[in-house]
Amino acid sequence: EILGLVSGLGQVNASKFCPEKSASLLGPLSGLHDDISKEELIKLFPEMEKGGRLRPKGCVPGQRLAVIFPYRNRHSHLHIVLNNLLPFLSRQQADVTFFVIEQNPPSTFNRGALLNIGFLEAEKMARFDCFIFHDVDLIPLNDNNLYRCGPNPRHFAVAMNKYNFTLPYSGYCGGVVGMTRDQYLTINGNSNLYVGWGGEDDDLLFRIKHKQFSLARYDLKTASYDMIKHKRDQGNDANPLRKIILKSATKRQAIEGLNTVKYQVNNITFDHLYTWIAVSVNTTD
Ligand code: UD2
Ligand code: MN
Repeated sequence: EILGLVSGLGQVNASKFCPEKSASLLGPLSGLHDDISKEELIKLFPEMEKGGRLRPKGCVPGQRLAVIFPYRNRHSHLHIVLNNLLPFLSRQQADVTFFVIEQNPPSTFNRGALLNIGFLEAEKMARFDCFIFHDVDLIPLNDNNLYRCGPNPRHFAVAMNKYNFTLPYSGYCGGVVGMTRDQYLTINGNSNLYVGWGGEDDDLLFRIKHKQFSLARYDLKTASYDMIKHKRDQGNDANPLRKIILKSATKRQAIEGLNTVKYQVNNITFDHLYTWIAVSVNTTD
């Protein structure tokens, strides 16, 4: 009888871990594009915990995820994308916390620096296993696109409406990328030198490859997204120097990146849907 009890307990514990692949995945999705207010979202997802954490009920997830959004003045995109990501990640049984890293004016937008800041600030709050760096305008179109980290960094946004659902070039690594804490530390994060639009994603791939990682990608059908249509933002003009800076990507890797990002935190809010961190980025412009 005692033995029976013990093995019974063992079974209960084992079944508590979430399965590799959740049974509630739907596969292809049509994507929700309509505007939604923050208040409506909060009503739709009352199970969110303060600071924007969602976690599965009934099983223990293997990884704790931080989704990092680089952000400025994209309120409607942020909420449309969350309206997609919340049910998507809930079906994936993810334990995830959302971080919005807002760059305060007047400095020119610096996506690479914001991703580094997101990593460093998230690290101060909890031990995350897996960081997903996510453009605020990308709607995933298939929930088999599992937001998890593995032995190599993963490029999630392989196929997009913007590029007719094909990879624009083999070295493309924009939009959504995920990696473990150790992987991000190993590559010294993103470069902070790409002030304005462009180049920082290509630089990231050089860093990944230079540390002998490969870039994991799911197939085009799985890793597909709609990018919400938008124009180039004010304060994010294309950086005319981006191709020149890119030439020294691997030479700079050890001395410039996560270990050199300069910023001030202006405000932190633990909201229902996200942890909102407003920062000033110190760049030379
Ligand atoms: C591409 C890449 C993006 C990045 C960028 C070059 C895709 C899908 N994405 O995006 O990952 O490499 O080129 O820098 O190809 N943002 C704001 N406010 C701003 C400006 C930017 O919130 O004023 C954020 C937001 O999360 C946005 C992201 O930065 O999604 C990238 O900027 P973008 O959407 O203007 O650039 P895009 O679509 O060319
Ligand atoms: Mn975009």
